[in-house]
Amino acid sequence: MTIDIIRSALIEIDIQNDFCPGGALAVDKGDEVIGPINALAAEFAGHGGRVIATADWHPAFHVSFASSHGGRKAGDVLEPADKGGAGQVLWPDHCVQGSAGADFHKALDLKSVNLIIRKGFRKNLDSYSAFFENDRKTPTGLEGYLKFLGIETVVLGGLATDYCVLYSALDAAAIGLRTIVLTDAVRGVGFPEGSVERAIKSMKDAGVILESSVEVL
Ligand code: VGL
Ligand code: ZN
Repeated sequence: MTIDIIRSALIEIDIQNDFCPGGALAVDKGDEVIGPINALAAEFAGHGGRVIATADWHPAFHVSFASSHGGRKAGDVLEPADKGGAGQVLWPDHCVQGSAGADFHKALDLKSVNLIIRKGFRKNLDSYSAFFENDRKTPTGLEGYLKFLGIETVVLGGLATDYCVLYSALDAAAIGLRTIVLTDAVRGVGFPEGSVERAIKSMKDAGVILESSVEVL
């Protein structure tokens, strides 16, 4: 056990059908995160820890969808002159509010989840992080929730290593939380090439602890 569970929260990032095999933005072996996440969630719930699940939750015609920018294809990146701002990677339509693809994977155990944070719900602003949207200043409210409860350590798993897990982990570390990312409970998109390796390096550089779920318990 490396954590004081009473002052810790497990954050389950975007374990939704669209990021799992068969989904619109499927992450290779994305569903493999569910086993270790469920096991850890039960431990947290049974010992006074908090469990939070996030959901990517986009309106139709969201700025991050290639289909919203006629002629663009998934993988293109928006320029400063484009509506939606610089650096926005374009994706296939995914996690549309109320769609089956936006539902949590059916194997994810929601019994122990205390709070669900939906993000990316503004048409012209994406949100990879569970803490701040992609303008890097609009809060989701999660920081306030955790700090009000006196939580000092967050343990992150889910999808995808190189996008929503990465941004959430960097933000968590930046706001002063001890941040652990579960090596056996994350999977990456892997686009552009090398993105998972770069993500792991930047998390380590930011002081994020990478540890397997069995080491945490
Ligand atoms: C994500 C790309 C687009 C993620 C969300 O959950 O990592 N990636 N939207
Ligand atoms: Zn998204």
